[in-house]
Amino acid sequence: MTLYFMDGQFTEREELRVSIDDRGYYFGDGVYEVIKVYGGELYTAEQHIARLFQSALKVKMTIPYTEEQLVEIARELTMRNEISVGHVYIQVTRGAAPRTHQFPAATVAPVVTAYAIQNPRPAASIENGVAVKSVEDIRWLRCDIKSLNLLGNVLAKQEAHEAGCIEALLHRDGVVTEGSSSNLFGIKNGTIYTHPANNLILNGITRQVVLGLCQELAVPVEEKPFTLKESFDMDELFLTSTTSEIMPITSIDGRLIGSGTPGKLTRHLQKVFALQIPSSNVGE
Ligand code: DCS
Repeated sequence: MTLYFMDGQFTEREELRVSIDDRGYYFGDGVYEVIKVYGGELYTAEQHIARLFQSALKVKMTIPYTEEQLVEIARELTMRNEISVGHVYIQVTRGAAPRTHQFPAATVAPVVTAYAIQNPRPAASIENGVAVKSVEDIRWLRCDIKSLNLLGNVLAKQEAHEAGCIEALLHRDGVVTEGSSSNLFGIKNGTIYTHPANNLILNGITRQVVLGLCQELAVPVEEKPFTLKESFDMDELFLTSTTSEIMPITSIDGRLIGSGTPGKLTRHLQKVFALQIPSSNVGE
């Protein structure tokens, strides 16, 4: 029995009905968030919900709840489904209306759906590191919006997957932007580099947590783009996301990064990150 949230109610998954005319289905016309659950508690939920409202604002959509109400819905889904380690998924579409590109009448209500799912931490990849494949970033120019339109990300991830890699390292005009569902960091001579939070990347919540940790630890950071060519020469590379946490990258296109094992500073950041997870009960 899995309880989902839709239109103000908690309902069994099997009983839910979504309209064929939902604009999420026709156009990917909606926004979403993924919030991590550790030890039965939501992690950085307020930041994720705040970003959901920012994404909605950027696509001129109104969410018929307050931020506090959505956090409470995420919490209730976690509790009622007895999730210990996993995540909550929330999406809001512009509602159901006959298919025309322009927005429907203001009377058409946005559709809010959410679920919570048990999902172990990718412990082996976090420990041993992962291989990535470089893929051209062909996405649109508003990657700062966490939109349901993920075809560019899906194609990149599939290309990486078919090459036996866990993630795509996206590059635009020779510059590394981010992963298909993660942010990217490089380390050279003790300085951490990552793409600035502009329209070309999603400003990840985990990215922001890591930047905060670096500040506390007095690790020098430059939010400055680096090239694909430079990425091969980094001492260390890692990716961050809600579900991947801080994940070392040990090779790009089969070429080893550094010694081909997770680097020292990456390891240190992982340790400090783990300490601030709720109840430090990270679970597996
Ligand atoms: N960049 C992109 C394109 C993403 O999709 C994500 C998260 C990130 C960066 C990292 O952001 P967070 O640190 O806030 O998670 N992708 C979510 C997803 O679709 N599944 O898991 C996380």
